[in-house]
Amino acid sequence: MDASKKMNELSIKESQEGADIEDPTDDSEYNGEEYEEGGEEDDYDEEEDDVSTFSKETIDAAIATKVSIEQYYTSLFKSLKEREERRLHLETRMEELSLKEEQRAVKRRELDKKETEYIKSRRIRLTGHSFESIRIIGRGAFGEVRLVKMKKNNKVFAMKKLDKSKMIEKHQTVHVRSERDILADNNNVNGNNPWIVSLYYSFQDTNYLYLIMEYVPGGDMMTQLIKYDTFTEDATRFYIAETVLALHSIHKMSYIHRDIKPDNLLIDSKGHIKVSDFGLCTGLQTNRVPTLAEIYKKYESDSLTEEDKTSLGRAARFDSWKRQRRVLAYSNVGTPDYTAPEVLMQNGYSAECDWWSVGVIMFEMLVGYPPFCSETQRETYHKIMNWKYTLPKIMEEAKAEVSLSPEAQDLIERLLTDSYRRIGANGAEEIQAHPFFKGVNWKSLRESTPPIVPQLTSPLDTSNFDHYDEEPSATHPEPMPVSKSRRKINSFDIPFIGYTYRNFEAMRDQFGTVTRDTLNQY
Ligand code: ISQ
Repeated sequence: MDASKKMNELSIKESQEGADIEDPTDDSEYNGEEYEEGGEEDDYDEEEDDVSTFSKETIDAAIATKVSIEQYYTSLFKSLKEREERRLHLETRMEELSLKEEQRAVKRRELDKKETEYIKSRRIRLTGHSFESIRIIGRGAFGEVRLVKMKKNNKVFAMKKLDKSKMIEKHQTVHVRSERDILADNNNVNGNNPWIVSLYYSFQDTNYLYLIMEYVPGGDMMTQLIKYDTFTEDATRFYIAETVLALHSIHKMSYIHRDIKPDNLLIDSKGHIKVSDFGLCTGLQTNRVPTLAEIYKKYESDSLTEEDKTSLGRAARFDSWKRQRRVLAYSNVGTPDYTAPEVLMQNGYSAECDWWSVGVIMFEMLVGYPPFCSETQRETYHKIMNWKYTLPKIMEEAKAEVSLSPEAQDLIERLLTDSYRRIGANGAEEIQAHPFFKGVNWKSLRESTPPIVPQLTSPLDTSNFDHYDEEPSATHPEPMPVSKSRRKINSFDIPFIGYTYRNFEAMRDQFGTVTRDTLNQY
């Protein structure tokens, strides 16, 4: 067969709604994006063909297919490894508990059953229509978050729906992928991390990516800060201590958040922190390093006014900050207020950049606005970049406005400093040992009573979230109905290949069978 024709034929089956390819009749373990295996690939001699004779479409299709195949095997090997780890975990646990051989046999059978159900569940196609929408609870530059119910079992979830074309346009696809990856990694065999919002499923259709996550009903820290203006030192100690543990757990998974801000700290039903938003809807990161001119342009939403140049008093600063806050949260550009200077510079940063953000949040909790906030984003950016000169004055003004204990002030100043000498640069333990946290029982923090406990009336209570109107017209037309025809993969699909995910632990909800919890209950 002619090579170019053959490459054009490298296609994927069109799914119910487009690009996410799951064929429930396929009995291979992999249920993500399928590729059609040509029968004559062996005849194809790459060396003999001149690539320049292929059309762009053909080359795109070939690249997409290559990525698809790589993803297929990566996903396959990962899932085999995880399966092996689950088996090992069970064996170790049974050994520790000195179970009798008959009991072990029962547990092994239970795990085998769950593994089979998991494989089956990976073939069940999920689409946006598998969920009933209750209400929109968040909106960002790339999509929205809704409270939803899974139609087949009435389970409640938070569904994040992201617009693929907007993400491609703004170079955010890498970050979307990393969000899906960290959330999926969090559900590994060692038990899920309570500091991170759990991911149950991810899938996609032609236009959107979907993350189906646990619903965290207490709202976010930004809303609490708008409501209360400031927190006491005790309340601040609690929330900052929980944020430190949450970030430490993320760093231990080899991830850096880079976009920690009050908007991304959710409050669970008991009042404890859970981190969300690993993909950054509004962050600074792009796939390439921007020039300084571009950074300036990004924050040049309006020109400097005379007012910017003079220092605003507390009341004016407070006012201005509150006015802008929600608008910024959902804007395209986002706020640079919480971002470490080395991240703004984009010339190399590491996990300690998250500790800078913690310093900014701590200041905001105690003083009422973040230290570098200004009338314009450009001014904020300047203040952060020149923190060595701006921060001493900011701290002096803050101390004149509110009472700050010496320990609180010291911790803020040790967090808002050069990355190499920042507290936490040698591990979170450094921060935990700071005198501000004297008396904190780090081991049982998540079991203690938080300063604010949400008052919830039902599992569907959304009173801690803002009200958002439904948009009258969708950006994209409704996806095509089910079709068995094939659609060629193209370059648009590449960043999203392999997005599909099923959480092994979700089996408990679907099938009511054995889980790690039952293994650990002895
Ligand atoms: C879960 N529950 C409530 C809000 C959320 C926002 C983003 C991600 C997950 C969420």
